[in-house]
Amino acid sequence: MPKKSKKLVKRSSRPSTAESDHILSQISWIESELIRINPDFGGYAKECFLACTRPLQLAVVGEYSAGKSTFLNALLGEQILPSGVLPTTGAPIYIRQGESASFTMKFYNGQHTQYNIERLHDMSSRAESGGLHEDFSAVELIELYHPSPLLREVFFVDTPGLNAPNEEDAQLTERILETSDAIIWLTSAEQVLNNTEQQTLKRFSERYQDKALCVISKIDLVDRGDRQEVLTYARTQMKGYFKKIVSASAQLALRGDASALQDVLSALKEEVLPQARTWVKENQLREMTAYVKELKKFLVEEHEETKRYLKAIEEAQAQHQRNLTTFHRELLLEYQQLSSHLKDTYHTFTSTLWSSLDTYTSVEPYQEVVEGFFVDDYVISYRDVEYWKVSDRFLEHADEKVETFTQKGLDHLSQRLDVIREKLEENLQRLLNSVIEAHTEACERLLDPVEFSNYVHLDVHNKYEIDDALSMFRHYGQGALSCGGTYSLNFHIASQELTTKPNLHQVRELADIYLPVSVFLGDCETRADTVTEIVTNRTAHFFSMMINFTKEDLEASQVTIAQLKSILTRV
Ligand SMILES: Nc1nc2c(ncn2[C@@H]2O[C@H](COP(=O)(O)OP(=O)(O)OP(=O)(O)O)[C@@H](O)[C@H]2O)c(=O)[nH]1
Ligand SMILES: [Mg+2]
Repeated sequence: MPKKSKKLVKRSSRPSTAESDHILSQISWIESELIRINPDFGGYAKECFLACTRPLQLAVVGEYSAGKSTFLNALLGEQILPSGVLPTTGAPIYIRQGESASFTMKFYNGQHTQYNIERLHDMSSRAESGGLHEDFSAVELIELYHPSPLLREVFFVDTPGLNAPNEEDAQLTERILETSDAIIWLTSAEQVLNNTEQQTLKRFSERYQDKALCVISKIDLVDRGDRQEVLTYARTQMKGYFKKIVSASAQLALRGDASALQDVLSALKEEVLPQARTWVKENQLREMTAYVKELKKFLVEEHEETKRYLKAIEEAQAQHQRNLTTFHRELLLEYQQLSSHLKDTYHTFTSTLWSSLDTYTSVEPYQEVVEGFFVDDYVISYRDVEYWKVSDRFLEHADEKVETFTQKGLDHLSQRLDVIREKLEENLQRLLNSVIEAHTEACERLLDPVEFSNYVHLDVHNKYEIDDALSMFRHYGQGALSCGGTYSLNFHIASQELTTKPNLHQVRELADIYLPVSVFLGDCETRADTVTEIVTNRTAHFFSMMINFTKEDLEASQVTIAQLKSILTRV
């Protein structure tokens, strides 16, 4: 998801309260729309909304000793910030609203310590007199809390003087200027705007023009009669840099003269702060719009990538389909070869069986009625009976022969099936791997690795269905044909009362009853179909699962993109 941008925008005319409220309601509308589309999109929008309502950051900037700290004390109505040296080089003071006056030192190592306010003055005076022994170089910033109602709307940053002897201090002030919402620029009535100030002002004029208030401080040092002249001079010198230039005496204000700060308070309340507030809201709205745009762009790109991914899966599926056709053809060929091998075996076997038939002659008793004069007499007579019987020599070796012939065919089939199956499986792996490699992100989002390995590895690797054909054959071959089959056959042939030798056809007909090889031979070709069907079904299920899931995602993202588009047309 796109990140929050830092681009800020300049505004030219003064906004009305209604306009400012309208921006906020737009922001809040976008926030609710984004949450409605996807709760995950709401986090950033909420951040933007909160940024519009939090207190404004107002930096107090000026030369060393311009009177910044005294001025802030006057605004807070209390002598709270020490005027003069603080030993915390490079540490700005953030003044925020709190229940009572206190301050916290935050160190670079993340630690912070809270003190009561007297400690600040103590440190300052000891620093000035050289009696400070603690090392404060690790202080990152100071947070000062005060209950002044002014701090509901703004928080101040008391910055080190721009021309401070320490270069780091000046850099720090510039950094604060890069992040503040408005500034109060203090320049002493004794020396209005020197060179350093002008250079810094130029750098930040675009950002602050309408949200910068210039205060000519220590105006009490100028004779009443000359004060207007000082102001006029400052206004010509600093034309274009500030929204307003007013004068003030923090010292007099602290002594109870409310009028000494009156112009500052009115300018802040009526112009600088409303302007800064609208600027913040406009920037947040702009950032939010940019975020929605980026989000849309991101989703469109993702959508396009998903489409390409879908196409790749469909291509892989089509290729796999072609591979299955080859698989089936090869499988069929193998089964056909096995069939003909078995047919040969069967024919050899039955021919040998036929040629091994010997006549067998035995004597059979029977009763004969001899008609006498008074009574019929039964006389037992004997006759020769001729049978056809398989020679014992043949029977001795028959099982062994069948076993050998059958096993040879089966071993060959088994090896070939392994090769064919592995080829199909390797091809499928290769196809899917190339999809995964070309569309890593889409796969990570849309492919469940567990399902993937279940379908691709297990099912194609699983030999069960294919091997079933082999075990069936063994059953026929070893069970029916060898173990006892020939003996049954012998018995059957022997039990026929044939006087002439049966022909080969008759023997094969008889053999078919006891050695049902033809049943298996007929089954052989449908075996290839069945095995192919099983493999096809498994992989088809996997492919259709991948495709449906991807299509659903495409539909959903299309809806989201349209929703984001409609937000953008309304802002
Ligand atoms: N006469 C007069 N003196 C003032 C006024 N404001 C500040 N001062 C004096 O100017 C000196 C500097 O005041 P600070 O408030 O410490 O000035 P600063 O800008 O915070 O100084 P740094 O933080 O050291 O840059 C002190 O001696 C104050 O008493 C004012 O309104 N009138
Ligand atoms: Mg100061």
